[in-house]
Amino acid sequence: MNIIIKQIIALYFLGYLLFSGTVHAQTLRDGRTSVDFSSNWKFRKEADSAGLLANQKQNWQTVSFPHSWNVDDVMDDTPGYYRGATQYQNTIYWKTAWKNKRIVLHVGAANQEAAIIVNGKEIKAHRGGYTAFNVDITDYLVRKENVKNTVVIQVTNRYNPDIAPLSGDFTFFGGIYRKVFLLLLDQIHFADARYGSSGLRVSAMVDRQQNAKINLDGDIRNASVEQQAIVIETTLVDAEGVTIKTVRQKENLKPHAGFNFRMDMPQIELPRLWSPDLPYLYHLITCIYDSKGHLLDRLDNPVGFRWFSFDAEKGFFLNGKALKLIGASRHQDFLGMGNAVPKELQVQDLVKLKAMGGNFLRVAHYPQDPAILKACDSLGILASVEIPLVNEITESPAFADHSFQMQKEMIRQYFNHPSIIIWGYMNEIFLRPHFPKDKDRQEKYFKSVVSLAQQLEKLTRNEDSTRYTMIANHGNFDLYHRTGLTKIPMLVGWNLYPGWYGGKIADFGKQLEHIHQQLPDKPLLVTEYGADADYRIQSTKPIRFDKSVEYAVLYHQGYLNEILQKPFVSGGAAWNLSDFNSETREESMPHINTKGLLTWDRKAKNTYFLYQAYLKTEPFIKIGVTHGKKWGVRTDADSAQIGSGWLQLPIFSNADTVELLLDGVSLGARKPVDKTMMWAVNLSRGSHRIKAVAFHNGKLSGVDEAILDCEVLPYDLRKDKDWQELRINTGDNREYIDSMGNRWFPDQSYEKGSWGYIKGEKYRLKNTGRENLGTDVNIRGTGDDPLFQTQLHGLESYRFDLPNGNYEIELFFAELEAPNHKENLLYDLEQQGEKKEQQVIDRIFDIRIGEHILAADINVLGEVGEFKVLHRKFPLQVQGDGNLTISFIAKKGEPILNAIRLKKIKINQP
Ligand code: GCB
Repeated sequence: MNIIIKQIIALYFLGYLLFSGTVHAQTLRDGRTSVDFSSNWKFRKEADSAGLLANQKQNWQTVSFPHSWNVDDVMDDTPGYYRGATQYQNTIYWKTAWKNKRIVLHVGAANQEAAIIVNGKEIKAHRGGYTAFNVDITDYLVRKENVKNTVVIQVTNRYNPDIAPLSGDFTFFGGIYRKVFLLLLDQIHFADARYGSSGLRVSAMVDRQQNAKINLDGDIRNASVEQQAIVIETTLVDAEGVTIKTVRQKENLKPHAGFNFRMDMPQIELPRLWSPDLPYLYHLITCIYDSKGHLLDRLDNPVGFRWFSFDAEKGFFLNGKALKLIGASRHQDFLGMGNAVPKELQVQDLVKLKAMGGNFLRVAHYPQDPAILKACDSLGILASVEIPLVNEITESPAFADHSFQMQKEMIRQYFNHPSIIIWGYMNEIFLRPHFPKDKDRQEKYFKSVVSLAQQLEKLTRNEDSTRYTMIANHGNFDLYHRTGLTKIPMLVGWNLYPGWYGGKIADFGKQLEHIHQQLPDKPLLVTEYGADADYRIQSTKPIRFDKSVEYAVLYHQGYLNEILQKPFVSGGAAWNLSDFNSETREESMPHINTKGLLTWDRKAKNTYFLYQAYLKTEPFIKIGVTHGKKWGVRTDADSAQIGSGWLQLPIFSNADTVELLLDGVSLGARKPVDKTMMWAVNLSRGSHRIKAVAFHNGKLSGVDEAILDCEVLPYDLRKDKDWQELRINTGDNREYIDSMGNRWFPDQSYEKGSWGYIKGEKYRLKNTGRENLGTDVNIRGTGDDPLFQTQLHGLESYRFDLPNGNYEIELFFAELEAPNHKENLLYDLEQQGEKKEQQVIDRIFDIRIGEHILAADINVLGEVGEFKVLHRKFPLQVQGDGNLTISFIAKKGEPILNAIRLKKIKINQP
């Protein structure tokens, strides 16, 4: 056993013996000894500065990290979430064996301001919720065997005008949402007390001739009272564990001092290169030894040799070859966990991005778990990382200082990841320009932003000359251009949404051309583009802003075509890899931004399969998915058959031809257009086996099969004897799958022999540029908002032509014409400034069948209030002419109807 291994084992056992009680499992982090200190913390919320909780101080809860206190309140119907002070408490029992150790507390992330208090003394304050920090707590511990030491971490996610982000389309979950460790270090160790990194920066460089070298820049701390002679040794090991090269350097450390060293490992010949196809990783093991050869500290860093460049005309190049960067941006939250997501689960996102064919990740809008970058290194995903300067700034020296600190922390903590190619520092910083009513003052504000950008740019280039710098802007090109912001970074990112927040999908290409023309020397990346895709909404006639997955598929096709075809576009990052929480949003899924290619719990939507079809180099064929218990097929007046109808079946493939077989019978072969086919298949009620067979260059390239369990929406309720229930999403052209998995079908106006509404109009949001299908306000008390956000108003009746028998009818109403607290969505540029006060609508109506009053004086507002569902259910008998006409008789205002369900109970035998 060599000396290094012996030392590691000794350190390992030492750590194991020292900790008990609240301090748990011992691990090696980056090669050094650390102890997981994430369990058994006591937690409680405190009164915040506004005294909000003064009368209701919370009881202590036991929690472990990762932890967030906003998991539930961001999802409730009350706007806002707890943004205030909290406290975490734990204990450490000191052991004599620690005598010669430094105990460094490492906090992975605490959003947003944290104070570390040991035995009543505050020893560290940290600002910024997305990077780690270290604090040496040794001198504050009572160093007596088994004596209890109290560690308190105060954390608040209050609004603080001096800390970014000030606003944003994401939730600022409070908590210590990454793990906390105790590092057990020698008196001499790698250290970075200021920026929370390990203290070692590794630059691996390789040129076109494949001559490689590694430069090290490190900080060592000597905490002892003696001068010390040390040896720094660094060894490059390949992926198979073979040592490639070792270099050593002697240094003398002054007592009680920090020390910076530089060290070079030159002439590494013909290393294997790192790339998305072959992410070959070496390891660099860097150790400090004392003069007797005892190991004092050890760091293990990945090394990937690659070179890259961005060209304004030709795009991105990796290792001398053109490579289109394609992937997604990522937020870090997950269904039911907020930001407190175990890293094993987070890493799965990268596995999914890779499986999608992606080679690029925009870590947006803030630094994320180091495990994400580790996964990028090992999976071969190029990455950009940025700090959360989003939408706006505060023109204060404190805001600037905190931004500089964040940028330095980010660069130093993530520096050693070969996957990182870009450091970013602003996102859509002119989205929320201050002083809208004072143009002169506003110009000054713009200048402050530009000056801050210049300082951040300089800082970034000083910190790291090997990566590109980037600012991501929104579509208001002229503003960014005229103020000079586009000149500052090496690369400009554009978040473009034509065809979503306004305009047409086809405008995207023109916008790109325009930007390129205006900035011919600036490399360009599409840092965002996306469309809401609520996985519960389907449409056979997708339109902008309907939030259907089908519209999102069209949108992404249009964008991908442009990004892939235009050489000057370095690449694109879809917004977003998965749905994410944005507490203030109230769209079809309140509090969620549904632009993800994956759902919030990371299930693939059809848009994800589209990307696979576009990006995968190996053959790909996939029948799309639906979220419902069953697929919905619709009959219409022309359908010859009863009990069957048409389904637009989505199929995604990169093959040139696909043959479809229904229950073993071929339906023929077709060519996918833009990797997609919406194949109209006639299906009868019940289960069918569908098989898609792909052929490429005349050869079988893949097969996908699925069982389609079909529910038929009958056109003729008399001839079709087998329907049980009719669910209609009134006032809506879309299908909606409710929280029970049941499908609600689009509405239709009545036709003889069928069913539908008589008179009445579909509710539309007024005063907006949206082709919206209803309100975008949260319907309280339900998870099925899209069903109730649409509505028929002014209807005279709803009629079903039925066989005689017994039925049950359910009617759902929600008042949508009422003032709401909702602010315009900032990102929806077409909506800006348009908001008008909505009037309270007074409406009262009766519901009748013939002369029979089913319900009198329905007053939705009076009974349940606005944006809430009133539900009525009635048993009914249909006799005589088999026509069920439910009439809505206005007494005040117009009657409304948001959804209707008809259930068959018993049919009379003729
Ligand atoms: C943007 C923002 C991002 C939003 C996105 C959206 O431009 O940068 O934070 O989430 O648009 O979905 O509107």
